[in-house]
Amino acid sequence: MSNYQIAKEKYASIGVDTDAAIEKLKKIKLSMHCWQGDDVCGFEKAGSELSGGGIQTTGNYPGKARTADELRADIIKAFSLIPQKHKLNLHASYLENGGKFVDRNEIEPKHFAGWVDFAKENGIGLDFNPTYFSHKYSNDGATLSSQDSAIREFWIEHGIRCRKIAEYFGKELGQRCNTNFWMSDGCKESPIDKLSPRIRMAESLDKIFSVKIDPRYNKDSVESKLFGIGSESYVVGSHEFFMGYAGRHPELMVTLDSGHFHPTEIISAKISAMALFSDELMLHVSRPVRWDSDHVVIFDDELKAIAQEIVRNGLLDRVNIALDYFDASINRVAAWVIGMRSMQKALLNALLEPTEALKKAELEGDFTSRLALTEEYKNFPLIYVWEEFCNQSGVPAGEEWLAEVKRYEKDVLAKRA
Ligand code: RNT
Ligand code: ZN
Repeated sequence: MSNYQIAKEKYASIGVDTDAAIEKLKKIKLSMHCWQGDDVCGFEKAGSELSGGGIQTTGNYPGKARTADELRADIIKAFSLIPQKHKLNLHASYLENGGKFVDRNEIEPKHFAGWVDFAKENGIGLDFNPTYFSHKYSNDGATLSSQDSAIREFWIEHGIRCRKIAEYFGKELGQRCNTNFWMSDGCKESPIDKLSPRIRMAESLDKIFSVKIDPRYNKDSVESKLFGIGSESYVVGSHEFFMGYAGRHPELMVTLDSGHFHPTEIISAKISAMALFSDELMLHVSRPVRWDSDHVVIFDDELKAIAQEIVRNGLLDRVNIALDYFDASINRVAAWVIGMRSMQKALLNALLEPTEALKKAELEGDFTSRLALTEEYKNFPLIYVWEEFCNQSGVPAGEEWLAEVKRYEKDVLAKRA
């Protein structure tokens, strides 16, 4: 009997259909962030570096992508080791300007035509993000909330242009683009006036979102944050700010980033509450270690809990799952593969749970069974179902993928001196 047959029977004994779980998993598209491949530098200027915005990569592992073509090659390599087709999440700073600087308030769909071609060739969708950091007009910690109206106008224009580019992505690719707004605005020390910047931020966003964009092609999200480097004491776009803002703009999704809350606060605990008040949610699945450190996503308890909340509550069609981390201390292609496969594994783990039976025990007040059974199920042979899923998807089932990444490192990445 094959390993998969053994697993199939084991799961069948608790009423779980492994074939059905695999089929469901095949349909879940994740949004893979382009920025893991080059430490969030982008291609705006030659040799540009991540600066400002309160985010930080650490490490200097060799071989990061320096051009859009290099990044695309790395992405293709990563996708070849990740089961099924997904979406690629781009930032505005990944434009292709043909060597001539194009500022954020001047970007157009044509600067992303190369990415659209790439997406078509590879059968993937695209998501998008305006870039409100690493710019001379973001360095004093204010973009859409700036007291300088010229700076606000500059960034409002950026936001509107990004939404139009996103609409173009959606139209070209026949699948909706999700555009995520994260603004780094905030302060190192506690400001006296915390209200005015928030009023300005809301007004700026109102202007951006008042422009009509076809909802079949684009849906916007707003991402909150608790603190960042240099914005330790105050962030304009806090969780309360965006919960409130999205309450007034029901067409928007709120983005929950795993690293943007207090250290013991977990996003898995928020999903079911937020599902009540918005049609869709966006997740930035990341892994904070002690702070918002954006470590590579791994198959840990919180990842499993996130997937369980989505699957148990029937929210697969309403929760958009994007990854968001950037580790410059290990092979960057491997970082993508580890995170994406971990997320899929967590979803599979959730899909292999006999949820209805557990709910029934709970409803009957049998909390003994609930605890005993969930503990027993933790050691069920998930791995054999995972291997079957990988085999059916035509990608390496186990650690063999790493040899392929090492080969790529030797043949390609190591030559990028
Ligand atoms: C930063 C936010 C944001 C960024 C990306 C690059 O704290 O999480 O989502 O990581 O936009
Ligand atoms: Zn994020």
